[in-house]
Amino acid sequence: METTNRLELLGAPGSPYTRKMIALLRYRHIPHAIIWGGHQSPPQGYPVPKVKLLPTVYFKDAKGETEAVVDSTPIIRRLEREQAARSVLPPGGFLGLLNDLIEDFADEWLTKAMFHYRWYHEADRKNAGPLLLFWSAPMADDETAQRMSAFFTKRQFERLYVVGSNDVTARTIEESYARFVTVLDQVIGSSGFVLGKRPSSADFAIYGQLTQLAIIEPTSAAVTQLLSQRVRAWVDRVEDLSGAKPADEDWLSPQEAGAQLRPLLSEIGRVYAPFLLANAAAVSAGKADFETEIDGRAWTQPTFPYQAKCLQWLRETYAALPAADRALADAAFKGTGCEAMFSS
Ligand SMILES: N[C@@H](CCC(=O)N[C@@H](CS)C(=O)NCC(=O)O)C(=O)O
Repeated sequence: METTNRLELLGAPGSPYTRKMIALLRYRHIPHAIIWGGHQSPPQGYPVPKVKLLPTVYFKDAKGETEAVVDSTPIIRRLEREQAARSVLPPGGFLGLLNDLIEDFADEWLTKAMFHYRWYHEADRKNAGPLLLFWSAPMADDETAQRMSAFFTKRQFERLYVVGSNDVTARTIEESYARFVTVLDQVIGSSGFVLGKRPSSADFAIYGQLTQLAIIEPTSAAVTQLLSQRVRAWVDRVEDLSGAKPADEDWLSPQEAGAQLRPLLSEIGRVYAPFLLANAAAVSAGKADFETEIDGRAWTQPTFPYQAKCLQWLRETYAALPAADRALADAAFKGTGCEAMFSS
């Protein structure tokens, strides 16, 4: 186990949230060490997290004990409390809510496109199976490699329904991804990052999913290249922003953000808001799965309790806003579809 004050992280190159965290740690100059691997063969002598997710970050507590922590969003906020410099959280309630909402959209909706494009189309499945194996076992012999990548491919293909990917929703997911790339192209073109000339946690969440969608999965990588080489190039830059010199004035003003991010908020309001609301209603009704309509097409999937919490956390952040910030939020969300998430 690491003896210096380096933060240790267990993760995989094919895990979008792992990539999100690594790029963020580089940007924030937080000393870290990456253990490539997974929970099927966890590192010896390390505590096992309650929920076996990647990345798992190993924090040292005051007594020097090691704690295994998962879930990038709260981990990022913990790191902000431990180190103020090079913050990835924008100032002020309204910009803070926008950042939380867009980070959540990337972590919970864009990741549907990532999982769909990895396992739905045969060409992508054939590409991902061996990669998943060699990302965690680079020295596997060919026979093991074939057997294990076939096992992974079958398991993940059979789990597509968990994110709602099927023959009906495929078009909804793929058209949303294409619109998102076009909107992100405009955002990057006008300010470099989502909330200004410096990155926020929303950028690292988007980047994490794009490290797979824009590069690894052949079908979505071709779509990304066709629609925006600017977005493709941006992924390579965000890989390591340790040399960036962020300044306080680099954040957009609330007015600029509200105007500039309207197309992105409209995409979130078009697909993610109806999904979150239907999922939350099904969770509170104790249903095992639900059917709703997204973008004019049927959407069916098992209920996802964690995403009901995501909606609740966003609503709590909105409710806690000072009146002036809430007025800015209401004005920015009006007509985008996002207002439905915050109306009681
Ligand atoms: N909300 C979590 C999501 C983490 C997550 O779902 N990680 C995936 C890998 S990308 C995982 O560990 N999945 C468990 C599995 O596939 O069994 C975060 O932001 O860190």
